Amino acid sequence: MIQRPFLYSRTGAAIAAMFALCASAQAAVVDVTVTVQNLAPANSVSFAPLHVGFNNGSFDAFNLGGVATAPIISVAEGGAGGAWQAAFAAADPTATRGTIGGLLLPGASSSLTFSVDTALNPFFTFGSMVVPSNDFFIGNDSPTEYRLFDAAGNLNIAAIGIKASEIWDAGSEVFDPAAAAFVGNNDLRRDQNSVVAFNFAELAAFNGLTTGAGYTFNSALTADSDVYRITFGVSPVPEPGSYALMAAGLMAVGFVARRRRSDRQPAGMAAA
Ligand SMILES: [Ca+2]
Ligand SMILES: [Ca+2]
Repeated sequence: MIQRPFLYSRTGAAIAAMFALCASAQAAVVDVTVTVQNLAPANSVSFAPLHVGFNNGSFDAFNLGGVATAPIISVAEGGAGGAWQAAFAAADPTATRGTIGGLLLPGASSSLTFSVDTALNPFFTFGSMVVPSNDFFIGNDSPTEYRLFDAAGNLNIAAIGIKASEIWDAGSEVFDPAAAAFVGNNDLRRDQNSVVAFNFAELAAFNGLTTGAGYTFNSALTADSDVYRITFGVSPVPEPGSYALMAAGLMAVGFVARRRRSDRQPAGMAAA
C-alpha cells in the first residue's frame, strides 16, 4: 500500500521532467510571420520593401535631430537599404535580418516568415522608404522601442501601427519633385545637410504628379492618418534536440511503468 503513491510520484516526476526538458529546448526558437500593410488612402503614399531585423537591441540606425548617416540614407533615399543591412550585420552579427515584399501600394499587404531565437534576438527594428519623396522613411529611432519577446519567449507585441505624424524626413536630400523617387529622376538628387525630423506635410507638395506605378498622387494625409501596420504571428519550431529529449523522457516513463507493473506482482510469483 505504501508502494503505489511512491510509484505514482516517480512516474509524475519523470513526466514533469520530460516536459520541462522539452519546453526549455523549444522555448528559444519560434517561427515569426511578419505581415506588412499599407493603410494609406488610395493614391497616397507607397512604401519600398521593409527592412527588418530581430536583434539584441544594439543597432541604432538614426536619431531624431541627428545627422543621418549612410545606413539610414540607404533606406530613406532609394529604399534599397544595402548600407543599413551591412551596418546592422556588423553591429549585431547574430541578428536575424531580412526584407519583406516589394513596392507596397496603398491597400496592399505582404508577409514573410522568419525563424527567430527569442532569447538571443528579442527586439525588432525596421525601416522603409516612403514614396514619393526625396528622403522620407518609417522606422524606429530607439533600438529597444519594440521588445517583441519577454524572457519566457512569449510574444509581447501583436502589431505596430504607424501614423502619418510618425513619418521621418532624413534631412539628407533637398526636397525637389524633379529628383524625388517614384515621380522624378534620382540622378538629380542634391545633399540637404540637415537632420532627421518628423515630416509628412511636405508630401502634399507631390500632389498631382504621376507615380512610377501609374497613379496620380494625392497625399490626403493628416497627422492622425494610419499609414502602415506590421503584424506578428508566432508558431513554435521544435528543435531536433527536443525530439531526443522527448524520446528519453518517454523511455524513463516506460521504465518506471514497467517497474510499477513488476512491483505489483504477487510475492509468490516473483520468487518463483
Ligand atoms: Ca536612435
Ligand atoms: Ca529632405
